[in-house]
Parts: sequence; C-alpha cells; structure tokens
Amino acid sequence: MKKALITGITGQDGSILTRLLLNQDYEVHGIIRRSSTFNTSRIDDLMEDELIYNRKLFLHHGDLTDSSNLGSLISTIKPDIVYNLGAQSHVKVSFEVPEYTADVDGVGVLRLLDAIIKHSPDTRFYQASTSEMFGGVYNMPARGYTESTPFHPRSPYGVAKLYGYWITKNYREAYNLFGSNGILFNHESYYRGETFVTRKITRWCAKFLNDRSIKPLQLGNLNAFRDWGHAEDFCKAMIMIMNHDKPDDWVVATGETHTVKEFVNKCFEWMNIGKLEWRGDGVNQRAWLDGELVVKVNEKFFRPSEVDVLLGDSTKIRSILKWKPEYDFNSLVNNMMSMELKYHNKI
Ligand code: NAP
Ligand code: G4F
Repeated sequence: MKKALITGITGQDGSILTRLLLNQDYEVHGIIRRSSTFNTSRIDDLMEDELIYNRKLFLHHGDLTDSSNLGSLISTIKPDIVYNLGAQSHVKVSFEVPEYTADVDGVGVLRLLDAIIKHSPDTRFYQASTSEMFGGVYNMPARGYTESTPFHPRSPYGVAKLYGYWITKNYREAYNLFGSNGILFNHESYYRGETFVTRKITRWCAKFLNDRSIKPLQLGNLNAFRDWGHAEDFCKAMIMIMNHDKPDDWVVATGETHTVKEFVNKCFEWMNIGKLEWRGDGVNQRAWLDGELVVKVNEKFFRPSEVDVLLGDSTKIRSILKWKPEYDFNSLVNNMMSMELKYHNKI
C-alpha cells in the first residue's frame, strides 16, 4: 500500500484528492490545523467510517509555518508522495495578510522540501502552483497560457506561489528530487470555499430559490474572465502528474474562458425563473428580475490589482498524460447548482 501525505486535506482539493487516493488503495495522511471550531467538515464522513479512519486515513496536527513539525512528520511517516495543497488560497485576502501569505504559500514550500531532502529524499513532491502566477493580460498567447509563458503575478498570493513554483524546480535541479508543479487554473465544486466567487453565486441562488425576499447578491468585478473547471477533473490530473515517470511542470485548464457575469447568467438559466435584465457598467452594473433588483456591484470586493483574463492551454498534459476534463462550463454550473440544492437546501 502506497502512502500519501496531504497538506491542506481539509480544503476543497484536499478532500476530493483524499477520496480518489483512498479508492486507489493508498494510505492517506493529512495535516490539519488546530482551530477553536471544527474544520474537518469536508472529510467528516470519512472519519466516521471506522474501517477507513482506523486503517487508511490518519490525521496529524501541523502547520506549514512550523518546520520542526514538518520535519518530524516526514521522518516518521516517510510518505511515497507529498501533495502540498495547504495555502492561504484567497487572492483578495492576500492583500490584507501579505506577509502571512508569503510565509505559508512561499516559505512553507521550502520548509516542506527541506524536510523531504533531509528525512525522506525518495519521496515525490507535488506543488499546487497556480494560473495566478501568469497575472492576466500580460503575454497571453491566443490559445492561452502554456508552461513556457513568462509569469507576471498581480497579488501577494501570486508572488508567494511563484516562489513555491521556483523552489520546487530548484530542488529538482539541485538535489534530483522528484518535484512537480501542477499549474492549475480555477477549479470549482460544491466543496469550494464559500467566499470564492462561483460558490458565493451558487449558494446565493439556492437561498434565493427558497426565499425571493433575500438581499441582492453583491459582487465585485463582473468582467473578469476565468478558465473554470471542475475540481474532481483537476485532482485526477494531480494523480496523473505524480504517476508520470519523470518530474515536470504541467498546465491544467479547460481551454474555455467566461466572465463572472456569464457565470451569474448561467446560474439563472439553470434556475429557469426568468432572464436577468442587466443595466449600467463597471461599479454601476446591476441586474433585475421581474422588476426586482437581484445583483449589484460592491466596490469592497474589488482587488487593488486584478487578473483580468485567465485562459489555459493544456495541450501538454492532454497529449503526454492523456488527461481530459469530463466537465465543461455548462456541466460545471449544472453540477454545482444541483449539489447546492440537494445538500444546502436538503431537497
Ligand atoms: P482551500 O479550499 O482554501 O484549502 C486550503 C487548505 O490549506 C485548507 O485545508 C487549509 O486549512 C490549509 N491551510 C491554510 N493555511 C495553512 C497553514 N498555515 N498550514 C497548513 N495548512 C494550511 O484551497 P483549494 O481550493 O483546495 O486549493 C488547494 C491548493 O491549490 C492551494 O494551495 C491553492 O492555492 C492551490 N490552487 C487552487 C486553485 C483553485 O482554483 N482551487 C487553483 C490553483 C491552485 P483550514 O481548512 O484549516 O483552513
Ligand atoms: O473566485 P475568486 O476569488 O478566485 P481567484 O481570485 O481567481 O483565485 C482562485 O483561483 C486561483 C487560480 O487562478 C487560485 F490560485 C486561487 O487560490 C483561488 O482558488 O475570484 C475570481 C474572479 C476574480 O476576478 C474576482 O475579482 O471573480 C472576481 N469576483 C467578482 N466578485 C469576485 C467577486 N471574487 C470573489 N472572491 N468574491 C466576489 O464577490
């Protein structure tokens, strides 16, 4: 039985990857942070299953800011693979806590790599790199960003992740470590954090279907384009990257890009309760349904510097590893909206 250690096991991707690995008969170890309230809701069902929890899933307290903790976990577990998914992953929040974001998302990667080189040098290492490192309109090829497009991050988060990307490459070159970067574009699901834009929209829609008198949905930049895929497809790509015979860097993306406004429209289409009427632009954009204001822009959700467009060209992973996403934009929205209603509203 192979052993995987996952940082960020309580997050969207960590919880989905854990299920995939358990189904492939891995022993999964996860690092969780101590918190004053429960923070394991995405994996609670696994912890309740005694057969899984006592034999195949092991949780350890830890933190990417604590090198002594990472060193002892790596030396005692000696995992075959480490998936480093732990991060302060919210772009807007990174402008408010830039130093903390650099510590966790940048130096945290170095701490983990260093622990591996010292205590378990044959361990394979996956780094959760991101399309945020490209930064938007800069140098974007017509078919989207590739592994060889120059980076230009536009947030403290993007800059910290760029350090993580390069230090992974450096340890590969300097110490012959099997370290791979997955440069993943936005991926979503019902398990996405509630403050990311897609989940914020689908949650609001589910509430609106139950109660038409709720406050309008307040959003920031409606004109940003994102290459949105489904998190399950993207976690499958992570496993393929780590099963490949050599370490490398891989763009993972759907190759379709849509605006936040299109995402809102698509959710309303799914609800089948009428078409939104949009008026105004920029800060003054608003949408009405049957004469009622339902969506408005609130400047507080704007970022000091925005990534206007993200589109990925994932030709490399599609041709070499034969990765192909099952979900497109339509089926992603369908899946998120139906899960939202099924679980959130219990229908
Ligand atoms: P997420 O839902 O925000 O999960 C982040 C995870 O990191 C959580 O388990 C969180 O723990 C943990 N974490 C936060 N700070 C930590 C620290 N100091 N030490 C240890 N763990 C810490 O993020 P996600 O969407 O699953 O993304 C997974 C990874 O992929 C992240 O590194 C993200 O930056 C990267 N990424 C995501 C996307 C995307 O579209 N989802 C795209 C590209 C790259 P708590 O639950 O205790 O907060
Ligand atoms: O959902 P978002 O917060 O995701 P963002 O900033 O693209 O970052 C996510 O994807 C990255 C990969 O490219 C990951 F690395 C990162 O960890 C994270 O998972 O915002 C998407 C877009 C932005 O342009 C934002 O300005 O939606 C816009 N937006 C408009 N209104 C909003 C809102 N974003 C949020 N979070 N909340 C809003 O009300």
